[in-house]
Amino acid sequence: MENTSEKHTIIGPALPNIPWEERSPDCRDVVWRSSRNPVIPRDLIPSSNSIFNSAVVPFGGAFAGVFRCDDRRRYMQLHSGRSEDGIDWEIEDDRIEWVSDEPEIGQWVYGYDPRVCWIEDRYYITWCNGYHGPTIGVGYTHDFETFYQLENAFLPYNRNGVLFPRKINGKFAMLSRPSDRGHTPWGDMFYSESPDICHWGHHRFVMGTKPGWQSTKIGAGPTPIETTEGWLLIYHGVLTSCNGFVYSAGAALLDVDQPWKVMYRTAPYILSPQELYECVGDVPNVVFPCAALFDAPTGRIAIYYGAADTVTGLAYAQVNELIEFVKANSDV
Ligand code: BMA
Repeated sequence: MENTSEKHTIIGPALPNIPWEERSPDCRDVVWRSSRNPVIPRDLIPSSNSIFNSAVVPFGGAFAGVFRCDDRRRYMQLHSGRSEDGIDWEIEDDRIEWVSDEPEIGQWVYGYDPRVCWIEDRYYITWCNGYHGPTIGVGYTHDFETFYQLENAFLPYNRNGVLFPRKINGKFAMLSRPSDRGHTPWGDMFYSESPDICHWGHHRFVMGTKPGWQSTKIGAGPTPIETTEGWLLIYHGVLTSCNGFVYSAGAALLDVDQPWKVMYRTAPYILSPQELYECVGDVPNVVFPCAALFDAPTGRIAIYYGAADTVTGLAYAQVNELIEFVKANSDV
């Protein structure tokens, strides 16, 4: 199939150096894996037990990101990293030390599953932040060297806080998934907005579970991508098998001005744990997307996902094909 789009479906900038590999002729999937997977091994830095569920963005003609590095004490830490090509990464040995005006909030407990999102003039980071249980931590950086921590967005317990890449109706907008203290056996996705990224309200239900791969709980994945067809959201869904949770990924199209309105949503998954590095690791059978790069002129999308809570994988999609797939296989 053709890998360039004639019309620009993605509303956003060009990224000519996006990591990219064509789909191999014997692959019929709408999302296909990098031949170099896993692109980030578990032990890239001396202290790490595993590097997975991590977020990357274009930065200064190259790439930067915030990485979930569980250390060899098995403490969940966030580290910053840089890459020239989005594939070979240099990750800082030491975890991010957040600058905070509020000692109560800035006291580090744990952090995991970061997302990074450019809005207006800076890179915002959201993550699952330990504060009397998991909640949504918020911070920002201009340079991936100094990181500032803001107020947590919500009360505990919440996970999978994902910002939209621009204000919607004049407000910051975020998806999240209210949770519990443990390995939450339920979970729907909600939308909230804020005038100042500190005070959040106008909470709206977005979507809940569906039979099959997304029957236990769901959560937003990468920063949504704005397209002429609505917000393209890649998300994860969980099935409870006799052997435990299985994490797969699907996609949805949300209304551009009222993103809590789901227009289309995939009944089948678009990526599920099938390769060995996705099926075997510290937590088997997990694919967990946290970031997606895109190049608007070609419609290329590069999805970064955690695999088996151990390593980081990269997968590709072409926006028009993916949108066509979402529409043709939708069950809202
Ligand atoms: C979720 C989060 C993710 C993890 C997943 C599978 O609750 O903790 O970080 O990838 O479980 O273990």
